[in-house]
Amino acid sequence: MTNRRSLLGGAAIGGGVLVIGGIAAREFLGGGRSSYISSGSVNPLQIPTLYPGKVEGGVRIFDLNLQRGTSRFLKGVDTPTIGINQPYLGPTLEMYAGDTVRMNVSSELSETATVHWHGFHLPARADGGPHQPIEPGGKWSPSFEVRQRASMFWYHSHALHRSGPQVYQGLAGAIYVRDTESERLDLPNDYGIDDVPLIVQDRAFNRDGSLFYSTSMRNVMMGMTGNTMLVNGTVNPVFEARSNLLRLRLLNGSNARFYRFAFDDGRSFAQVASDGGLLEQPYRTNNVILAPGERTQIVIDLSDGSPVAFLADSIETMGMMGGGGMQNRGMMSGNDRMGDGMGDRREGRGEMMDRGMRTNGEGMMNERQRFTVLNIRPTAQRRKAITMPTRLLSLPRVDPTDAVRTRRFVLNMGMGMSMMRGGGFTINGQSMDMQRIDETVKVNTTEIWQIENASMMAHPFHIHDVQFRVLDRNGRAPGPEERGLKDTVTVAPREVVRVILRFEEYTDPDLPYMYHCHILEHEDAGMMGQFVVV
Ligand SMILES: [Cu+2]
Repeated sequence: MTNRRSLLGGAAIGGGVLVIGGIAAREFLGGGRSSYISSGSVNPLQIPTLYPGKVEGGVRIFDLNLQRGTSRFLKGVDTPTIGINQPYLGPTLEMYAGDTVRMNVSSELSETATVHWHGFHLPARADGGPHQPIEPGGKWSPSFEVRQRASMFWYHSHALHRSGPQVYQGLAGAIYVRDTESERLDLPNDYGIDDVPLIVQDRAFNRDGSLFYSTSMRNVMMGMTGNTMLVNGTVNPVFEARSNLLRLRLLNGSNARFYRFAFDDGRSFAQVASDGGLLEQPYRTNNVILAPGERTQIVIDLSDGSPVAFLADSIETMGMMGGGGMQNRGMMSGNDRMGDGMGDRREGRGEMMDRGMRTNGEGMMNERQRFTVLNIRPTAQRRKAITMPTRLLSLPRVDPTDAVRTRRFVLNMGMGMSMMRGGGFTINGQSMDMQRIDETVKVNTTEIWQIENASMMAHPFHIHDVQFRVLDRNGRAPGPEERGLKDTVTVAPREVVRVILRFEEYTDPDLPYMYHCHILEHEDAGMMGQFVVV
């Protein structure tokens, strides 16, 4: 049975218990218990339109219009959203290494927005950070050369104090950068067929179908989370796979949740990329963790023809929480049974929601929750598996002695009143100030940035303009999944992460690049700093 009443059944989860920003939480619609999941009703996965722009006079030109619209995520209700050339999210921009691109961005929004090209090495004036605002009715047309290796990047709002709500409403999209080196490899490469982007975003809905977003103390501190999973804007999506090998490009486009991704039957897969490019060789694993802003690519084998569900467990990122054993990056999985098979899924979900009820208040704990990201159904006739390459490419060696200096960045969160007054979210003791340049680096030099987390919760640290390499975590070398090109790195509580990075070619003494936490509510609250390259 799917009707409005049962759809709204989840509203009882927080009913009458908590008040968020003055709005009674009974308005809070919990997707996890809704009938569109428990009834097994699924929707075809939406694949964002692949948009190669148009090439004129040797320049690849993209016309991007920021607009308001309505989307039908839930049955029977419309949701006001923001999108690029469409109601929610934007097309996948396709470009090639070496291209010169021009982005003609116009805005029909009623508030100032920006569009940041996440992961790109480009001049600061083209970066799309808070110093490149696009006013309502305004236009912004940056141009830059694509100096990336092939990977999936993304574009999203980076408006001062407004990145959280704007991305949450839909101001984001994927970018495919292609190059000859990666196109030569025998990897699944047919967009929307055996090479599929998955933009993973949790959302909360009000009873009337509108998105629930609030900047209560709890939501600023923990980041805004929801209990309905949208994948490319699809609720409970299904994908008919027409090939034996399927490449999924994952983007954690959530505001705040960290996920551990795995399959319900525990099958292994090949991880082939990190944020900014392919790994040197495929890494065989059965789970992968992504913080907000991070991307990866995996290739899975469907030759057995069995339907399989791709799952995401929300990860507990509070360091002070005990139990469960510390895994991977010093964080605990929301469900330690991941990978052992699901058993009775309904029972699993009930247990999860019970936990959600206990922890959904103004408490310190993030909800632990399991989401289905994608139901994969192999079709009867499938493209044969190709042999996966054992080597992908080579990356420059990582040598700490190349660095001319080390800079320290200490992330911290003030608690209680200091946070409410602002200024509680800091890097090196200071909150973001548009008028203050925090760091000045010399062009064509290599540095080590040592990021220390003094708070009790994990933060994904994102640095603009560069792809960096992880040197070590608390002195230990990174795992195989983190040995590639990165632009965002998780720093767990009390962890010290060292990354090595090189600042090349573009200088501007006046216009800075950003570095910040990619939990968007933390960024908006001030956990951000500015550097110039001179
Ligand atoms: Cu943070």
